[in-house]
Amino acid sequence: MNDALLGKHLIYTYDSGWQYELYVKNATTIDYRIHSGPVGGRWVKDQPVHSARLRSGAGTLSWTEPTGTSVALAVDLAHRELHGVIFFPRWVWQDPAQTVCFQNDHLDRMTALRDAGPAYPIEVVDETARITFVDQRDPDDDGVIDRAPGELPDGYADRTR
Ligand code: FER
Repeated sequence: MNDALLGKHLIYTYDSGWQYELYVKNATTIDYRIHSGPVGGRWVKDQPVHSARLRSGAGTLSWTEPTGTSVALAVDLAHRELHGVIFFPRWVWQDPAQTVCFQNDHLDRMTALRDAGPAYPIEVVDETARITFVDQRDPDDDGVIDRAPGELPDGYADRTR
């Protein structure tokens, strides 16, 4: 894993206005929460990830979700810049609300929807984001992402750091 990313808790907003929150729980796991965008309200714990570090200091995080959505992030903490490519299966892009939940409680439904499809054509969404909040947390802290986006105090995602 990219040591620089380990334990990082980030909030970022894509140029499209979609706002996301990510916690790098350990070398192979992320928790995340989606504040706005087509899948706003969705949150996930213990998603396995691949990660790499580039010599520039930037890191990558890549994963495929139980829905079949795949995500590849390039994270440049030094410049507070992130680039994300999200590969949405057709069924998610057609009806994103079906994936808005605490996914861990609905894994069988997510994989059934994934298998029912349609998967194709994949919708590729490629966007740059500004990282507005960075905190360093201990690894394996289940208290960082522990509730739905809608259950957070007012202004939670607007804090800058
Ligand atoms: C991200 C872009 C997309 C991200 C998660 C997703 C936590 C997930 C999208 C989905 O579940 O549909 O930057 O970071």
